[in-house]
Amino acid sequence: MTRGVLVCIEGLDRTGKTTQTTSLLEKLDKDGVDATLIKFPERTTPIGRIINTYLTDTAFELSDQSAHLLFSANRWELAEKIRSLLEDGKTVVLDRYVYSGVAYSSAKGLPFDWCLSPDIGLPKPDIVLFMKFKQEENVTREGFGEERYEVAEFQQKVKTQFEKFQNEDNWRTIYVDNKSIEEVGEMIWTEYKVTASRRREALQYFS
Ligand code: T5A
Ligand code: NA
Repeated sequence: MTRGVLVCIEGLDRTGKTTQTTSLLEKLDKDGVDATLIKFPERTTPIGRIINTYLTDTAFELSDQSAHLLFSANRWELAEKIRSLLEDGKTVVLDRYVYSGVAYSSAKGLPFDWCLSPDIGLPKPDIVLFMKFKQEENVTREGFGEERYEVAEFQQKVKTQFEKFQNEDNWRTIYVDNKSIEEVGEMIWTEYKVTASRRREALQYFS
């Protein structure tokens, strides 16, 4: 059986990742593709519950290293599920993943390679759709500022770290400035279709 496609939508806070992963799932469904959406952090697992407290309660202290390892451990909680869905021919859409893990923690000053190391061995996306504003419009989007990392200066540092991945062959930048939800959705759909038709036979892993 042909394996499923691993699609990842990434980007800074409030760039529209959840809006677009949800819409992509609807399109896949209409197209007859069996797909599952997984959002990171997955806040309902044992580790996800700690992460949720950390993100929403500024009085809850964790060292940067501990927080980083928890975000990675949260991905490992779902790793076998992702792998087996793909092997069973299902497409998996990820709302944030390893790239957010590395970008947010290295933006705090932790070494980039150290940040990537606990994620080595996780399934690697066939395509990463990086939602990007040329201007810093995300800070004006509804809800911005509600959680720990939603501070404009920090977002700029995160962007710099995300862009270290931009030369990887699975990376596609989607410019979202002044684009409607539908227009962004069309760009994502086009990229998905190309990737689905050209996917490698074997699933890749972070190394
Ligand atoms: N994090 C995460 C780490 O530090 N390490 C990790 O390993 C991981 C996985 C929470 C935090 O955790 C950090 C990063 C984050 O700071 P989260 O749960 O993904 O991560 O964060 P959320 O708050 O759920 O999501 P975001 O803030 O990132 O928002 P989205 O999903 O990008 O944006 P969305 O779709 O909710 O849209 C935001 C608003 O914009 C509107 C929407 O309607 C909504 O109101 N909108 C548009 N408006 C105009 N035009 C468009 N094209 C629009 N698209 C959406
Ligand atoms: Na989101």
